[in-house]
Order: sequence, then C-alpha cells, then structure tokens
Amino acid sequence: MQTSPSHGRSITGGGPRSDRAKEAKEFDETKAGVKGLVDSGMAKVPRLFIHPPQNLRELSPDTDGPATGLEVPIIDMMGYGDCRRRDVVNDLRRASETWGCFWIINHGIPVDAMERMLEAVKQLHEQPEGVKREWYSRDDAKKFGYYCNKDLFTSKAASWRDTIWFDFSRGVLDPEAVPLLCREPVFEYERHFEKLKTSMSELLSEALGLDSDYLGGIGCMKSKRMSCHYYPICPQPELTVGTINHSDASFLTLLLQNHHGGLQVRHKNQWVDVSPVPGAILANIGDFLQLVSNDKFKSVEHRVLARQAGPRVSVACFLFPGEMQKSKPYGPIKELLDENNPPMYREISFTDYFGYYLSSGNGMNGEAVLPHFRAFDKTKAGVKGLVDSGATKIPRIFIHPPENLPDLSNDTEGTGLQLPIIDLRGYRDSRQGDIIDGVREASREWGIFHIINHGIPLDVMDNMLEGVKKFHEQQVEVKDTAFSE
Ligand SMILES: O=C(O)CCC(=O)C(=O)O
Repeated sequence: MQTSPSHGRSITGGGPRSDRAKEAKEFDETKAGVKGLVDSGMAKVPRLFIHPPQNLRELSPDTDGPATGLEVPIIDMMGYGDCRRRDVVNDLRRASETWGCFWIINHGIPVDAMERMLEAVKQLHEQPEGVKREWYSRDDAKKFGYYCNKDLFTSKAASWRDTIWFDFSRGVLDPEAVPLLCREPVFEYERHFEKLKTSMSELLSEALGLDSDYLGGIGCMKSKRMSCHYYPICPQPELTVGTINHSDASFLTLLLQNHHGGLQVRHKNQWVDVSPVPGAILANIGDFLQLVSNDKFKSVEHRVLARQAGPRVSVACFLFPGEMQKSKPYGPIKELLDENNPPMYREISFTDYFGYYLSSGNGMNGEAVLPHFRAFDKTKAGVKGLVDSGATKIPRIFIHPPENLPDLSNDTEGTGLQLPIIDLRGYRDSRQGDIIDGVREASREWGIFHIINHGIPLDVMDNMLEGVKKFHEQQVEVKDTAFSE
C-alpha cells in the first residue's frame, strides 16, 4: 500500500483483480487526477495504472527522435489556396494513403494562438485541486469538464494522464460555460481552427479525387470536441502508458502538442516517435474517414508513452458528423467504388460506430474496432484471412446467440459413446448379410457411421486432404479468382 503524505490519499498497491473497482472508485473520488498523485509525492506508480505486458511491448521511453529512421511527413500548406494547391493535395494524398498522419505547417493558425491555447490548458490542469474538483465530471452532456481516464472503470489499467474537454458538437459553446482563465485563448484558437477545418475538408476531398465540397457536403466533419490532455511526469514510465495504442473513431483529428514528446504512431509495423515540430499541427486520419474512403486513407494507430520528462500537454480536436448527420448511415463513398474497388465496409451511422467503439473499451484496449465493420464477404479472404490478419477477437458477425451454443465442451470422451465403425471387407460375398445389418442398425440408431476397408486407397485420401489444405493456404490474391458469391 502506498500513501500520499500530503493528502492522506491511499491507492492500494497489491491484491486480487477484484479490488480494482474499489481502487478506481477511491482514486476517482479524490477528483485530483494523476496530477494529484504526482503532487502528493507518490514515488511509485499505483497498481491501478500498471499495464499488462502486452500493452507495454516495445516501449522505448525517452527516445525523442527518429530512432527508427522513419519520420512522419511534414506538409507545407503555403500557397494551398492558389499556386501550390496541386502539390499540397498530392502530398496529403500520399501521406493519408501511407502513414495516415502528417504534420502540417503554414496552416494559417498563428503560432501565438497555438501557444496561448497550450498555455491555457496547462494552467487549467495546474489550478489548485479545490478549483478543479468543481469541474470533475464524466457527464457527456456537459460542454466543459475534467476527468482522469474516461474509461477508468472499464479499462484493464488506467493511463497516466488527465483530460479537460470542450465540446463544440451540439450548437455553439457558450463562453460562460468555460472558466474565464481560458476563455479568450480557447475561442481564439477555435476561430482559427474552423478555417483550417474547412480547408482540410476541401483538400482531403480533392485528395480523394472528389469535388472540393464533397466531404463538407456529407457533413462528416461538422462537429468537434477538444480533448486537452495533461501527462504529468511519471516515476516509473516502464510500468504504464500515457495513452494506450488505439486509432481514433473520428473522421480526422488535428493535434496540437507542446515540446514534450511521447507520441508515437505505428507505421510499417514499427512504433515511430512523433517528435514535436515547432508551429506544426499533426493531422491524423480517423476510422470513419478510412471507412468512407473505402480503405484508401488509413486510420493510424498511435499511443503516448509515459515519461520522466514533462508535463506533456496536448489538444486533440476530433472532427466527426454534426448532430443532423450523426445517425444517418455512412458507407464507402459511391464515387470511389467500381468493379475493382468493391465496398469494403457496410454502412453504419457514426452514433452506432461510436457506441460500439466505446463499448469495446473506448478503442483503448489495444484492439482495432474498424475491422468489425468490414463487409466480410468483400475481403474474399475468408475466416483464414481474418486469422492471418492477426484478429484476436471474433468479429460480431461470427458470434452465435446462446441458443446455438448449448453444451459446448471439448470433452466428448466422458459420454462413453462412440460412432459405429462398419468394416466393409467382404461385403460382396461372405460378410454381406452382417454388413447390411450393421448399416441398418447404425442408420436407425445414429444416422451416421464410419466405414473402413471401403476400397479408396489411403494415399488417395491423404492427397485429397492435402490438396484442399493447400488450396486454402494459398495467397488471397490467388484464391480470389475462385471466389464466388
Ligand atoms: O496526447 C496525444 O498526443 C494523443 C492523444 C490521443 O491519442 C487521443 O486523445 O486520442
């Protein structure tokens, strides 16, 4: 057990999993977040925050820099309104198809507006606990609030960060709803942000080969929500994470971060450090844009390391459909489909997608959510393709209702019953009568039976089975030609 000296706060440090709910509740009731733990002098990461090894694989804290030799593309938006538009659109297309994320510079948001926004977020998080306690809430109906880990009560382990949110999704955000301290910087940043959002919507439409008003027209980026994270320094960064690996449910996320790194994106199966670029904003493609673009653009997996340096401050602005569009079905954009590009996803509303995203661990259990909405048949890769792609959970379409799953047990030996085996040797002469009796009885009693000595040579049977196995184990592209609906 570890006790905080200054607050008398107690976050237990050992014991069975069933204590987790109690620990989470105790911690949540402090309303002081991870920052409160650190301020109280806690020198060890409490058990609630310790992640299982699979979440911690390949953590390389404090590798601030291009350790992999790979670097997230930087796209200069200068001149995108006129002379360089074609170049910018091509750069966006390439980066969205390959990385699913990219830095943008000369994007039109003044650097001092970005700095003021980051400073305001830092100051909000650094307010006295008594002040922040008033804001602490998990009520999504609120337009401003503060919490530690949205999924504190459902995740396997908590992450080392606190979050303040501003919700611009349902009508305008009333300035009175946010603390005076941050009012000006937040609304100033938001004003500039709106212009950038419109430009990004047009440029991404063009990058998809569509008219520039296409994405705007389907309302897919009408709403926004800013999650303003604060990642305090962490005494044992090897035991926890700032944000677990996930992809965003949004269409697009535009992220502002201070000079403390820690963000990583997954590219070509490697974790790549996203080292801060002064004045730049990071754009990342979300799941819903991957879905409507029919896999043309990739939703990028990312995570944030817990670190001994900090605090890291970031403002993730998620763009998603507006109130009017949220419950309408979205599917792969028809203009992007043809016989060589069949729809890879079924239609789904953002509300339903996001509901599933939240229920499957907030997209924060390290498990991709988007594959659950694949038009499975169109992959032409079958169940084997799912397994080969590393799926560790059975997609919803394969999950049977309980009435289909009675008495599931691998232990069939305990019944003492065995399928009848009928030996066909001598069936044309001496044993014909016995065999006919055996077949009659097995058919009446069982309706199924084995036959041996049936005349088909063993090697012919083995070759047949091997041939079938080989067919199924061919590359999807080869099997594709034989696929029939
Ligand atoms: O803080 C960051 O840089 C990333 C935040 C993030 O991934 C998220 O809010 O989903």
